[in-house]
Amino acid sequence: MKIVVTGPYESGKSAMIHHITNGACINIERRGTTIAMDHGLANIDGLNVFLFGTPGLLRFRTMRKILSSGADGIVFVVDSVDAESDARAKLFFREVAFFLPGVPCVVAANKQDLEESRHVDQLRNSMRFLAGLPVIPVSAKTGKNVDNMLRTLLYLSMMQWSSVFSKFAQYSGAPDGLTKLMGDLNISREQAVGYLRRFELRKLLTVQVGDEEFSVNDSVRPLLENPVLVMRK
Ligand SMILES: Nc1nc2c(ncn2[C@@H]2O[C@H](COP(=O)(O)OP(=O)(O)O)[C@@H](O)[C@H]2O)c(=O)[nH]1
Ligand SMILES: [Mg+2]
Repeated sequence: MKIVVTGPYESGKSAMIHHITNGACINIERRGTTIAMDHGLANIDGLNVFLFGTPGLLRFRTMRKILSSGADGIVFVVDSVDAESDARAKLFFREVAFFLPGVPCVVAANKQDLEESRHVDQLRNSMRFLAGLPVIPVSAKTGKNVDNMLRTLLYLSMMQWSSVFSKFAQYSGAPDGLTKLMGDLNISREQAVGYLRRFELRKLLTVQVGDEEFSVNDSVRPLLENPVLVMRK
């Protein structure tokens, strides 16, 4: 899955990706500030999670637009300590809603390891745009709750694709898998091939030459059949 980690400057996006990937990530930065992106890969129960951290300065909007393209989920990181960043968070949130309408999003209320961090209720009061979104208190520094937060997002993202994913699992290895997919989901060949390509890129499955047949990777099959499994850890 492709997950974008976004939010205002200094909220802890780079630290979050660093923690999730155990340090196996790259950060394109200048004097400690991300200017292009963070990138890293994590494996959650066999699911490949491609993480893209965005630059937090407002002027790098074009880069954020490029990185956002095709995202399956959004981690929106806010600073639980610095109330001055709330206004910037609001601007960023508007941008996210514009670039990625309808894409599942969880809010990571970061820096909860610090004594002066605000509670989720206080954050919701100060940032009204958070209404309706899951807000999860985390610390990218200690790692507390980060895994739960990510699993919640993966669950929401997979649920959006659940009808497609269950068909992937059902027709994996079938000689006429593509045709079955088109029939059951009532979609065109072009659209079905589009889905296969999208999730081949995310390493959920492999498409055979000619596109007629596909096979899902054994390690993710249980999750495709039953996304809620990702929450049971
Ligand atoms: N105490 C604490 N500091 C954090 C946490 N996450 C990030 N930081 C610090 O906040 C600053 C900004 O973090 P960074 O990941 O560069 O933020 P970014 O600009 O959003 O990528 C750095 O000094 C980090 O060490 C956290 O969970 N707790
Ligand atoms: Mg950064």
